[in-house]
This record gives sequence, C-alpha cells and structure tokens, in this order.
Amino acid sequence: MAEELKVLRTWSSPFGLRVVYALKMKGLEYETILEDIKNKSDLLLEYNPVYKRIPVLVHNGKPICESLVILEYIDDTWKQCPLLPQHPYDKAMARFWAKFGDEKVFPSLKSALISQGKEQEECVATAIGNLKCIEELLKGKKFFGGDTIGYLDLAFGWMANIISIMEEIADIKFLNAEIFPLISEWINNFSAHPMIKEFWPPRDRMIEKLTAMREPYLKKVA
Ligand SMILES: N[C@@H](CCC(=O)N[C@@H](CS)C(=O)NCC(=O)O)C(=O)O
Repeated sequence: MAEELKVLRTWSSPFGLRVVYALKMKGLEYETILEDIKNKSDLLLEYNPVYKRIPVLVHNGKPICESLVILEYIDDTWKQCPLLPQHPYDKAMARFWAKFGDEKVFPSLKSALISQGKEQEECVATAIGNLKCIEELLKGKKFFGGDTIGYLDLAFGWMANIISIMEEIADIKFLNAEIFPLISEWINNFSAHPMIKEFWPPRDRMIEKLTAMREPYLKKVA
C-alpha cells in the first residue's frame, strides 16, 4: 500500500525539524504543510485538539503528535536506518536525555534569553550546568547516536541551530569551546551534515524571530 505522509510544521520550529530529519533518514517521501501558529489552521486543530501545536505527522490519515513520540513512531514503523539504540537500557537512556533536553536544557536557555542583569546571570549559570550533563554524553563519540546521527542527535538538534543565535541576541555565552569541546565539535559535525543543512532555517530570519520573542519580556522590566 502506498504510504501517505504529511508533516504539519513551521519553517523555524526545531520540533518540526526533528520529524523532517527522521523521515529523510528513513528515505521517506512526505508532504509539508506549513502552519502559522498565530493563526492555526482547522487541520491543525482537528489533528492536535489536545495541545494545538505543531509538529503533527499524519500517516495514512492518522495524526501523531509530539515530536519525540513521532520520532519513536517513525522508528517503530520503518525499520531501515534505526534512530533509537537497540538495547533496552540504551533506549531508556536516550529517552531520558531527550526529555531532559526538552524539560530542563531548552527552558533554561530560554530563561536566560528573556531575562536581564542578575537574574540573567543566574539563568546562564543554570543553563551551563545543564549543558555540562550533555557534554558528558559525547565522550568518545562523534554523535550522540555514536558514529552516525540518531534519535538523541535529532532531539538535541535545536542546540546546533539556536544556541549561537541566543548568545548573539542577548550578548551572553553558554558554550565556551574550552569548557564544551565535545558539544562544540558535535555542533560542527551535525550542522555540516548534508541532510541537516538542507533544511537549516536561515540565520537572519531566526535572529529576527528570537529577537521579537525576547522583546516583550525586556519591556516588562524597563
Ligand atoms: N513538546 C512539543 C513542543 C511543540 C511546540 O512547542 N510547538 C510550538 C512551535 S515551536 C507550537 O506549536 N506552538 C503553538 C502553541 O503552543 O500554541 C513537541 O515536542 O512536539
């Protein structure tokens, strides 16, 4: 049976990019439906009535929501080029760290981006502490997945895309290459991969977007 795959996403969402990369790695064809999250389509509301968020993968008419859930669905459905490790322990650890990335690391960096002064210093320190846990994971490895890009690389893909932009906008430093040689090298390796590069959101548009996101928080303090 011919597979029908659609991805509802935005041009910039790192969560949406996870899904795109996973489908590409599996060699699957899909249709992209670009959403405007300020004006959500009826289709998005129908497919994700619970969270009303992108990304949504629609496989033969059935929606799957939440990017990490979608990655697992893709990996379970198409066995070529496995994304998750095969051993149950390694698989559990990959899920653990992906959750840590979404629930701790990303929010800590975002807090630093939208704060100022002493509060920002504290947020940067928290973010650096979280990043140190991730640095450890890369010891002896090129990618989080080992020699090749896997589930955890896709889960952490936002770091390669967004950290340096946050640093530039807020004039802060999360990733000193001397303290984080492994993450710094991983960012180079990940972002240089042809498949990743193909969908890399343009830096100038990302700067514009994150600057606009930061602005209202700064006005509150002034
Ligand atoms: N945990 C979700 C996060 C997805 C998410 O935050 N999507 C944002 C775009 S980057 C969104 O759709 N926001 C719209 C809203 O929250 O109303 C995932 O991994 O899929």
